[in-house]
Amino acid sequence: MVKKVVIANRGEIAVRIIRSCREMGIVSVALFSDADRMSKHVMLADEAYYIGPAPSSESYLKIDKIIETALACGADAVHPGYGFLSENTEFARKCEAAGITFIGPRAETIERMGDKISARRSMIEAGVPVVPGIERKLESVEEAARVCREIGFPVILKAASGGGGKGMRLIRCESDVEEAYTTARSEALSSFGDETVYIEKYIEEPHHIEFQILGDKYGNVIHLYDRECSIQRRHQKVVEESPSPFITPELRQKMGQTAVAAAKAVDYVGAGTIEFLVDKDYNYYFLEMNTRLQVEHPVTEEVLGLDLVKEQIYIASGEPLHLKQSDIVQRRHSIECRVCAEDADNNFMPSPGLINQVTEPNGLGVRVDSYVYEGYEIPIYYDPMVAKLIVWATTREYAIERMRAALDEYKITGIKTNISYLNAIMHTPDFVRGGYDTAFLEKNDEIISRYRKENQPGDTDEGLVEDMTMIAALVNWVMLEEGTIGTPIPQPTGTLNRWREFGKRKGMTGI
Ligand code: MV4
Repeated sequence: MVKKVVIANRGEIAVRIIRSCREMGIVSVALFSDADRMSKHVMLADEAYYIGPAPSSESYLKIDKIIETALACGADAVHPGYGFLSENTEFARKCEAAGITFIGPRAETIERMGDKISARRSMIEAGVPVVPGIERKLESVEEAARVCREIGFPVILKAASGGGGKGMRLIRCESDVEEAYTTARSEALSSFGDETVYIEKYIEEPHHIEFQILGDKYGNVIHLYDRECSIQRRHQKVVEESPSPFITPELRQKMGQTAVAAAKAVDYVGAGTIEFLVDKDYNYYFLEMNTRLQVEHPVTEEVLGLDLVKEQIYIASGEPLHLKQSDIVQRRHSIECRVCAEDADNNFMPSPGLINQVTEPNGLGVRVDSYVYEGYEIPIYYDPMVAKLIVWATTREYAIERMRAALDEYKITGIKTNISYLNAIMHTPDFVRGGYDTAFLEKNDEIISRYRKENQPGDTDEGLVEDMTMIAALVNWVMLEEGTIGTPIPQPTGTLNRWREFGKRKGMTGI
């Protein structure tokens, strides 16, 4: 069994991994850059080591420095989290070469799935449905035009090394081909150092639904059901939920079996995700496989009541899966909102800076995977996501109500956040109905803006409000201490609530 784990990451996911290590009696080791000396993962870990300057290229992406640190502190495993080095084959290989367990799939699997063309080939071989298209690289504009005519417009050009939307170009007619081909290739080259592109039939307004899978070192694979991830903005997920409100129970079973077949085809070891596009007519197609723990993994944990990081560590330690497919039952509904330090009124510009006050929601069915605290300064160097708010409830309707209440309770001052934007999503009729697709945010932009305008607290200065309530609390406390006022006097409702909003609060308008 693994005894000491280096977490090659930062932020909420580093905190998340440290917590599972602590439960399991595993020593956790944090790594930090100059910008992260005061970060929560550093305070929470059993040990912490400095690895370099703030830019990730000089710290969290420094393969040799990280391995050197892991060896020096006597760690036997590395958890890469998501992003950074989590899908880097060189890192996975160098860890294993140094005798350190990489908590993730084999390097060969990361490589095979990282190349979207070879991933498509593997899936076709395994009998997994893929989007109609080609399984080779395009060699010329002429070839691109020919393939487009064969498949039929619209088509989409994608970078073989891509993923997450970069290097993609939609082609609606013959005259779009040349520019799309040229720009997709140059974007692919500058983003991934590889200009290889290929073509797929374009699926209009698809649903993005993914299946979590687990595979052990002995060829056993199970799936942990689905996550609906269609609420995205510029290829960034904003809200995720499980189970998907779109697919039927029959389709869910079929897609789960397909996900297991996909993972078995590549002898998958560890936790992974099979992403599918699902069209209006309920046809589903393999899109990509993610060979890492994902940001949205908590909704699966809340629905099923298990700990995916623990499962990853057991698998990496050589334990066989202790769960059978029949043990996996979707008992609850879960929703996750990504809370980001960004200005929803200004094109979602990152809003880093000093956090003044934080009140996180809690209570039954409410989970906050966060890493910020009062007085913490969010660095400019990394992702603006500061927390994930996750709720579970017995039904989807109750989960939405719980999420709305939790978002109402969530207060962060000093920086701008997208909390009111998330709350507006929870009140948007298309969301409440369920069955939305990847065009949801575009289609509902106006409804979301209007909801936010009508439901913002009045135009009080947030900082002033909180200063005044803090002063009121202080004066009251001093007077109590001095005996100027007697033992607790009845307060007018809400007087000392530092978060009292002076604006008019409207009822829920979503349903
Ligand atoms: C597609 C597609 C339609 N047809 N492929 C976007 C990110 C990358 N992972 C793949 N993406 C898409 N691939 C075909 N053949 C539409 C998208 C897409 C999308 C996918 C999932 C979630 C949000 C999206 C937003 C726009 C486009």
